[in-house]
Amino acid sequence: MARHLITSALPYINGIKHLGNMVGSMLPADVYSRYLRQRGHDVLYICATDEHGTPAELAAKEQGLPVDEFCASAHDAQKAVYDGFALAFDYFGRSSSQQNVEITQHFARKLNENGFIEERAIRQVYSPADGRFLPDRYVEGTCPHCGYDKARGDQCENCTRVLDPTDLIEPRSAISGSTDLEVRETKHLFLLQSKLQHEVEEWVARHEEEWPQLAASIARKWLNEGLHDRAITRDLDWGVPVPADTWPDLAAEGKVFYVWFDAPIEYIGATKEWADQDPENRDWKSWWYDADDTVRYTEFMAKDNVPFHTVMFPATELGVREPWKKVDYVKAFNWLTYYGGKFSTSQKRGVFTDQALDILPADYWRYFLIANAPESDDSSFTWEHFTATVNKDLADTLGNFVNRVLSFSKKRFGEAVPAGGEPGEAETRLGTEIATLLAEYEAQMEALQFRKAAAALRALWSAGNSYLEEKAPWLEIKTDKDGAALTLRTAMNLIHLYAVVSEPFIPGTAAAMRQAFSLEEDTATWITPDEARALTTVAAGTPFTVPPVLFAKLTDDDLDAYKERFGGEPQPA
Ligand code: B3M
Ligand code: ZN
Repeated sequence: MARHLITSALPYINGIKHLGNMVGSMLPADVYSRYLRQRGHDVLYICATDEHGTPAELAAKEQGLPVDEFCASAHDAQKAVYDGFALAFDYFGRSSSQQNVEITQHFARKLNENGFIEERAIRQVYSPADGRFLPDRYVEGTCPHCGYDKARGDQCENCTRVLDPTDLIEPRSAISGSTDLEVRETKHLFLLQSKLQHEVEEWVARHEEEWPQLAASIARKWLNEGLHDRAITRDLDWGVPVPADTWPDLAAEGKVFYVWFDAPIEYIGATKEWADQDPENRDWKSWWYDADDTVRYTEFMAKDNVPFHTVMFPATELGVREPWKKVDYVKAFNWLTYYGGKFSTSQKRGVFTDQALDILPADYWRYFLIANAPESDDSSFTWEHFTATVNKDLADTLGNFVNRVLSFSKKRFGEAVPAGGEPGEAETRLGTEIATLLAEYEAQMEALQFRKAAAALRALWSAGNSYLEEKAPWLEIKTDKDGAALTLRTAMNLIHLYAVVSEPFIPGTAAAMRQAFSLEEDTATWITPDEARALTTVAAGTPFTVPPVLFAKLTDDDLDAYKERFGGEPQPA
């Protein structure tokens, strides 16, 4: 048994996330956590909403709410969707928590003591009409590179170039629209990442071989470009305040830390939020402090977040000069596209997580998304692919198998698992095949290769179908009642095995399958390949019920309706 700390990138607070966000962070983290828990490991899966920064303030303003109220309700709205997706976080926190404020300020003080923070005067856009400096997205204007006239102060959405607000041509305030802007000098804290370059390089070198290629190559690219000193404070009303004991002047001006400074620290903050709910029994520090020999830490994220997690946050942790746990394994994902194009909130393209749950239960989405996770490359969501996968894998291969076996057995043998004779050659062959496929499934899960794990799971389900076709108990029963009973008992053991090992992918359905059998203990405790080989975990005589249809087949009318509602035109290349 090992201790596994797992985090997924913190979803930004400003709106409900789309399926692409889900598949690249929280969902695979949940699948992996569930698997490790079933294997008996001590798992802590932590996530939170990322609540600071200009997008939060702007979204609150759009809704006419104070930013703290906006964040509180947006957090609850996101949490409700994640509950709907059956994400089994140990804790889902908020980066605006007091715990995060304290730990972030502690990190900043330590970095300062160790000579990695410097106060510097910079020139920044100031708006007299708004009475404030305008950081990042608070300034809009024309992009100096491509001429796009709605470029934001931090980035041009059109040509994706990273910008500084002072780069914009004809800048205007995103708050008031005022073009009466001036550039004033103001002080900010800079994190001297350049001084940490060497240490980060050494640290990455010790880990990158184990990381997936995607994560390692992005880390390398950033290191090769060189670590630059970065401003880690902003002029915003909402954020972690710069502590007055260390920087009285900046604190008096109301400066707060930049969102990317406090967001990763919230992984630790949220763990403390979790522990503070039950301090007698939960020890947050044992997961994070001096934990190199006892905890394995795995992070999940989409590729755009990799530089922050493989280079910048480790630089911060190293500079603090205290033994904070750093990531062991970075699982990074490419993009899920919608018909080859971008999911886009503004153009209403793609499927958002709340809409997805409106249409179908979580397990349909969980299975499809993980089976097609953008691991080695981008992958494309289409309704055609989705409906075909649901129908073939979930409705036909798994759902139909379960219902067919249980209904037929109930009709011919009543509501208990029939006894039948001793296993024969077909059962031995099946047992060997199942043990091999299960070992393959375990190996892919251990390697965090989710598409391949899904393929192995699907192969397990298929093996049951082949066995059933081969034995054809509906014919067998005419000549060999005992033989038919053996076939059905074996098939029911497969159902129970599927119920246990499918749990990480489709937890709702897996529970329904397990509960079909009145076992003394309903447990999802793992069944090893060797135990599975015998196919005898459910004994003859065990009462069972036939569950309602597990997965509905999706029709051509459904497909048309989805495409109509969400748009399904391929993107021009
Ligand atoms: N909130 C993800 C994003 O908005 C960002 C992740 C933070 S992880 C510490 O792109
Ligand atoms: Zn541009």
